[in-house]
Amino acid sequence: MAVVSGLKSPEVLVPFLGLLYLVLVFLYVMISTNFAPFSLIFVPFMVLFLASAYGVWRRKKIGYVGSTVVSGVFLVLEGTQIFEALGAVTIPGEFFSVLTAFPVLLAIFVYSVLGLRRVWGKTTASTPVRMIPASSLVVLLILGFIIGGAVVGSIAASTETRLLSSSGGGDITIVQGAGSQNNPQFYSPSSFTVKAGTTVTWVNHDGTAHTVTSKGSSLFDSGNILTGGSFSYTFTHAGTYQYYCTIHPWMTGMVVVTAA
Ligand SMILES: [Cu+2]
Repeated sequence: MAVVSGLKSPEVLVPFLGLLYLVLVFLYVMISTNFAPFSLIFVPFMVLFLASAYGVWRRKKIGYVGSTVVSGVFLVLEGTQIFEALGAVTIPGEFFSVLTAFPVLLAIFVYSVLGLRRVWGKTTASTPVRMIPASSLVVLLILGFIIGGAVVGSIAASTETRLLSSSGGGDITIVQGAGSQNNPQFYSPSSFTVKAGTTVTWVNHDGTAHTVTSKGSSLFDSGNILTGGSFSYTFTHAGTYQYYCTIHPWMTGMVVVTAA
């Protein structure tokens, strides 16, 4: 009886299901980006999340310690890098996963702390067991959605501002949604003709980072061009120069350089 009620308690179910959900979100991002190099940073986290979920399910101290630490660290990071990284990925369902990540993390963290206190107190049998009512969980999730929505909204707004402030100036535009394979266009124009000695400038008008990298040679490589950022290269010799994006290899374009 004690075991059954233990398995059903929210201190087990909330962190366990929450961690599994986030692992699925990571997996979704990885698959959606065709396992792009940057998405592989999720792999160690996925292992950590799965290990914590297993530990929580078995009601192990170490499981709750892991669950508390990973959710706590992610909550802190999410306002800054993780949110930016996830939010920068142009994939279908991106908004939903970013929006849900925050309340889920918050719920995992709170219930992990509670579970940790409970598991820790297991040796002292007299410790009274306090359960949180289900209504508190609902309030917690709603609160998380509001905070998550505000963060996503402000990131979207700042991205918009950066996009607007960087409008114009470039010869070739990296168009919005270029990271998605289904986008009709990536670099606009996809073929650009100049005379030798001309400096060509690419401007990134997409919400995610891209690169401009020469194909089959190491002639030029922009590195990550962030939203609103630009990259310039001067073509000195006539020829046809194919280039692509190392993050999204399906993004290709070319510059045709004619004799001066
Ligand atoms: Cu790209």
